Amino acid sequence: MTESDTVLTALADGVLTLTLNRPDKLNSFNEEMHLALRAGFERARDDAAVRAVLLTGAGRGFCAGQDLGDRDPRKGGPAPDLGHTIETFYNPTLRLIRALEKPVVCAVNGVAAGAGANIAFACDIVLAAQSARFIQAFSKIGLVPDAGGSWSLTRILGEPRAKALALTAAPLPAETAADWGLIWRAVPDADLMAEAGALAASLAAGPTLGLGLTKRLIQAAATNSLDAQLDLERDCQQQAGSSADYAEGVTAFLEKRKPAFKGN
Ligand code: T3D
Repeated sequence: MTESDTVLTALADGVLTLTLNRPDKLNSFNEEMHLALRAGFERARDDAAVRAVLLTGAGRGFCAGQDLGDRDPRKGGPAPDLGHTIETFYNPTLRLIRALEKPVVCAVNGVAAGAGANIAFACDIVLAAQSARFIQAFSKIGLVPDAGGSWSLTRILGEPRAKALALTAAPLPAETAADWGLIWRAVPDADLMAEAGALAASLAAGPTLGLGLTKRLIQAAATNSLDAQLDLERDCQQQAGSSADYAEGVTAFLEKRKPAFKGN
C-alpha cells in the first residue's frame, strides 16, 4: 500500500473515500498520485471491510488529467514514451475500477479534463456538481483520448457525440452529461458531497456480493450475445442465491423489517 497525501483515504461505515489531492494543479496526475490511487483501489479489492468506494477531488477541480508540467518539452531530452506511461500508470487503475466487484461512486466536484474525465466515466455511478464540466482535452495538445475514453464515450453516446467531444474538446456541462446518459445526475454544488456520501453509504450497507455480480453482468452485456448473457445471469443468480445476504433479504421482507446485510 502506497501512503501519499496526493490521495487522501478514509474508511468509514464500509465506504472507502479516495480524494485526489493536488488541488493547486487541479488534481492532475503525477507518478505519486497514480500509485496512490492504484493502491486505494487495490485496498478496495482486497479489504473485506470496504464495501463501496467514493472517488472525488479536493479543491475546485476533480482532475485535469496528466500533469503537463511533467511532460514539458522545453526541459529537453527524448520525447516521452506515452504508450509506456499509459500501460504503466493509467491502464492498471482503469482495469481495477472496472474489475472491482464493489460499487464505485464518483463525485465530480469540478472540472474533469483529459484522463480525469475518463476515469470518472469508468466509475459505476457518477454524480457531478452542476458547475462541473467534462473536457476531452486531448485534442488541444495533439493527443488522443485515453483512460478508456474512446471506449466509454462511444459506447454510451454513440459515434456522433463521441467524435464531436473528442475532436473539439468542447466542455460538456454536467447537466448535459446527465441528459445524455454519460453520468447519473447533476446536483447543486452545495449538495454534491452529502448526496454522493449518502449514496455510497447506502450501497456499502447493501448485499455486496449481489451488487458486485450485478456490476459484472451489466459490464458483460456490452459484448455478450443474449444467449451468453442469459447463461451468465443464471450463474450469477446461482451464486447470489447461495449468499447469506439473500437469505437475510428474503427473511427481512417476510418479517416486514429492514434487512441487515453483511456483504456476503
Ligand atoms: O502523458 C501521459 O502519460 C499520457 C496521458 C495523458 C492523459 C491526459 O490526461 S492528457 C490531457 C492533459 N490535461 C489537459 O490537457 C488539461 C489541461 N488543463 C486545462 O485545460 C485547464 O486547466 C482546465 C480546462 C482543466 C481548467 O481551466 P481553468 O481555467 O479552470 O484552470 P487553470 O487556470 O487552467 O488551472 C488552474 C491551475 O492548475 C493552473 O496553475 P497555476 O497557473 O494556477 O499555477 C494550471 O496550470 C494548473 N493545471 C491545470 N491543469 C493542469 C495543470 N497543471 C499541470 N497539468 C495539468 N493538466
